Amino acid sequence: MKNLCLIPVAAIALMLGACSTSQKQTAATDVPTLKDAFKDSFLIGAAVTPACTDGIDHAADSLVSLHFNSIVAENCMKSEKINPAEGVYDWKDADSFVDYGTRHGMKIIGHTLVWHSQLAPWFPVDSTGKYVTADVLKERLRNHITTVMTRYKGKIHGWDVVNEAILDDGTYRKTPFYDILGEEFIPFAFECAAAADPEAELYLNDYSMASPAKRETYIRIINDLRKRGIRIDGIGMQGHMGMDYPDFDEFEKSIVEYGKTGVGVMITEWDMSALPTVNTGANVADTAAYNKMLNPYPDGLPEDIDRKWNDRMGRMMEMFLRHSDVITRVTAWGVTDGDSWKNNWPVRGRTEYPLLFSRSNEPKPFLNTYLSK
Ligand code: 9MR
Repeated sequence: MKNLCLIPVAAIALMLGACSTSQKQTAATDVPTLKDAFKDSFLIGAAVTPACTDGIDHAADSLVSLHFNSIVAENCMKSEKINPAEGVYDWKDADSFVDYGTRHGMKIIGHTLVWHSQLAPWFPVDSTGKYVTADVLKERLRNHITTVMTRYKGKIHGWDVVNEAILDDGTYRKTPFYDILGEEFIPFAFECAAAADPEAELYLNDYSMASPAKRETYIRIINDLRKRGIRIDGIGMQGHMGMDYPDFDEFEKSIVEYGKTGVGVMITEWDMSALPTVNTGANVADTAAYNKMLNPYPDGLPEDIDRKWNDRMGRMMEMFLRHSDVITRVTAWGVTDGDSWKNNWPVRGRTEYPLLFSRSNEPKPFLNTYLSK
């Protein structure tokens, strides 16, 4: 049987060519969607690739346009891609991403303006490879933030202004931004962003947000920004999870505590690895056995693991719903299992099962509860 979730609304209308107009409309809107299921709770989003927004990946395109009301750029807005050399901008994929979201009436999220990883190599250094001065880095940050945000002014709903600035122990990550500007790089980036697009929401975004030390630091940063009159609208809790992390109670505590600061809380980058956490130090002499251990389920998840994975995802979703008073958006980091970054991290070439839709484009069982309501 054909998977209805994969068939674009227009195609369904075509298939029903013999029906009256009102019958066609009823059939199309009858397909249960995630965006309908969560419409009273929060936005539901997905990270997308150029293959999706250019319509090359038909499966992703169909699922995203049917089920999601928000999209975020998985890679195409990162500085190494969008601003590869000083004064040089590559807008191709970012334009296509924004056009796609606009065409589908989605809330578009820009990711990300200031991040140490996938940072354009020229950004923090001079022609001899030495760090630039604080003034030069500020100028470069202001130019980058202003140029990128201005291009999409009025089209982008919110920006991950600063990504992954804090370590799990609550101290600042030692990045070029921190090394050159100290803690001030965060307020500075938010000031530039607020000036560039007064309407766009501005966010901090990071992983391991269940860590109490990290939580404390981010709450301090949010409160400091607000005390100084610098706008911040939300905090993104990346949801990269596994079968044995995060601690659900601590994760929930973070949702509540962030919510109390008054900014919006977003679950960003949600995915849950179904594979065992990798122990690269394992002493396995036999290569075949080692590969089997690293990539244990190339042909599908065993039933018990599949059940456990769905149970954990369902419990997480219930947690998000319990806190829909403060959670404004839940975004998956990809669409189907086949296109997840987790297939290549922390080990290349594994068969992972972390996303909301399977390799054959079916919604995962834990979503049935919501799709059948
Ligand atoms: O999913 C992204 C992957 O395709 C890239 O190769 C990788 C490079 O660092 O970045 C991935 O996305 C990251 C996101 O931008 C920030 N949080 C962690 C995500 C997973 O690494």
